[in-house]
Amino acid sequence: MPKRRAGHVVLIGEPNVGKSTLMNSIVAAPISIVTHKAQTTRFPVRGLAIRGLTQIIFVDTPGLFAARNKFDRSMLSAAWRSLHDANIVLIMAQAQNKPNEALTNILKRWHRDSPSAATVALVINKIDLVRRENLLPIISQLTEQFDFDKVFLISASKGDGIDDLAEYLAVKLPVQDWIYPADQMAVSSLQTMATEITREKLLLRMHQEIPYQTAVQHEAWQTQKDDSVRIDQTLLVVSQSHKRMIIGPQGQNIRQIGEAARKDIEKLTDRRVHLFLQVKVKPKWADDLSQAAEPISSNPETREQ
Ligand SMILES: Nc1nc2c(ncn2[C@@H]2O[C@H](COP(=O)(O)OP(=O)(O)OP(=O)(O)O)[C@@H](O)[C@H]2O)c(=O)[nH]1
Ligand SMILES: [Mg+2]
Repeated sequence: MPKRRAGHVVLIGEPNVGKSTLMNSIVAAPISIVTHKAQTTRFPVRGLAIRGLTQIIFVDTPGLFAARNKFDRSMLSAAWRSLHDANIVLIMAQAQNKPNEALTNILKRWHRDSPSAATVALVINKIDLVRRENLLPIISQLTEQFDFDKVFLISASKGDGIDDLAEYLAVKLPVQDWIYPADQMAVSSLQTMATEITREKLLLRMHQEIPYQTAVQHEAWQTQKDDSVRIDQTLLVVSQSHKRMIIGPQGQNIRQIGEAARKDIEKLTDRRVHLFLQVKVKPKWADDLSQAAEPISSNPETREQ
């Protein structure tokens, strides 16, 4: 009789190559936030998919980049540490017309540190953006540098090649019982997913360094008598000027961020949501967050919306 399988598939690669998009596409739910900007994902995010008799536990990680501060370093070491759990590692890159230097650097580091004994496959994403014949010499160059178990050419946003990849994962993962209940799709709490949605809207609305220097912290979640939910979140910023810009003229920016986030949180929770955002200056939030195992608590000073 066929047996159940389960295991961890860790997605790793440069920022912005489409790791979160791929996970969401196979899980068929927006588990990890996606934007057009690099360094969207800040901590490993798990998404669960069932394929036949296999439970695939995806671990989406922050993109690998040159760290500039302690918070970056804690993000990167979390990405690299996720590899310890891996049964399969998908090294992901995006299709490009020239040799992929960033990927070569990741492979060099891999040879030096051997971070995982898991099966490693190469996934080249965004093939919708280049001509396939331009890709083939680059792929043969990469396969000379590393002994990948398999190479996949996909378009995560268009769905091309996703089925083959999911099938490969389903038959490769080890025979064992499922680790999570069959109907579970995410491992993060609703609270964390809701703060991530707000951070996504912040990344989309605010430019340059501001969204990168802002954290969204969960404060409270209260079910109301009419079954709607009141959610309070704090945006931690590093300066008064960031606070002013996030709030915007007559509160316009924060209102739009809040509106857009509320709509997505309503879809996530399938309830009416009242979202209250406040902005608080906390210049060293990154130091606190990179040390804290649990989200830090806060003492709200001002309420902006
Ligand atoms: N054209 C095209 N764009 C894609 C594809 N997959 C993802 N994208 C886009 O690429 C951008 C980055 O996608 P993400 O999934 O956030 O990338 P990521 O690797 O998770 O990025 P980080 O979290 O910053 O490491 C988004 O604008 C996606 O819509 C694809 O197959 N084709
Ligand atoms: Mg991501």
